[in-house]
Amino acid sequence: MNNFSCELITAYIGLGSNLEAPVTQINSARLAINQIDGVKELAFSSLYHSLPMGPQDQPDYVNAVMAITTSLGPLALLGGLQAIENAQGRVRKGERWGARTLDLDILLYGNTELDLPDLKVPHSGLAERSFVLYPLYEIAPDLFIPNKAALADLVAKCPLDGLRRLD
Ligand code: A4P
Ligand code: MG
Repeated sequence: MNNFSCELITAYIGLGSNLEAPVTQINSARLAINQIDGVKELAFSSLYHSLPMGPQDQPDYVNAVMAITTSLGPLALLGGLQAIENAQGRVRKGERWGARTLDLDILLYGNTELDLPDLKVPHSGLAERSFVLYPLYEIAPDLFIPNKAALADLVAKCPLDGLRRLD
């Protein structure tokens, strides 16, 4: 595995926002991700309304999941996503799980498992988060999460926690 791989990989990206018009933030991020060289959209879930995980004194979130194919290596993909977070006004205040205009997480990168200082894949919170599991299940119901379980089994065990689909 390297950053200049030309092989096409299917990856899944989690999108989240709870500041400054979250629906617009998510839709803009979708367009921007499609503009990254070496990235092509395969599928995009519905938008979901979710209650904040972490500090409760922050607005509710809008979440979605996007499937892509990419010729980029995982770290190059992460760099592209972080540039989009920054372009959409993401300010990192150091508060864990605090409010944000845009959060883009690499949920899965093919079947690859990575535990690097800057990138853990599959994403560490994936298996417990309703706002990740349900949108992911909507677009990829047959997925298996490397080293974990079938996505369908994880969904079956995960309460909705107030998650609902936006119309
Ligand atoms: N990083 C490691 N692995 C990954 C990965 N797979 N994808 C590193 C993306 N980044 C990854 O992230 C901190 C560092 O994680 C990055 O520098 C990257 O190198 P960050 O986005 O700067 O900080 P963060 O997002 O506040 O931290 P963290 O722990 O990643 O938070 P999460 O897990 O992203 O959760 N409630 C609802 N309802 N919906 C949400 O979407 N999101 C969060 C943030 C909190 N509560 C939420 C939601
Ligand atoms: Mg994040």
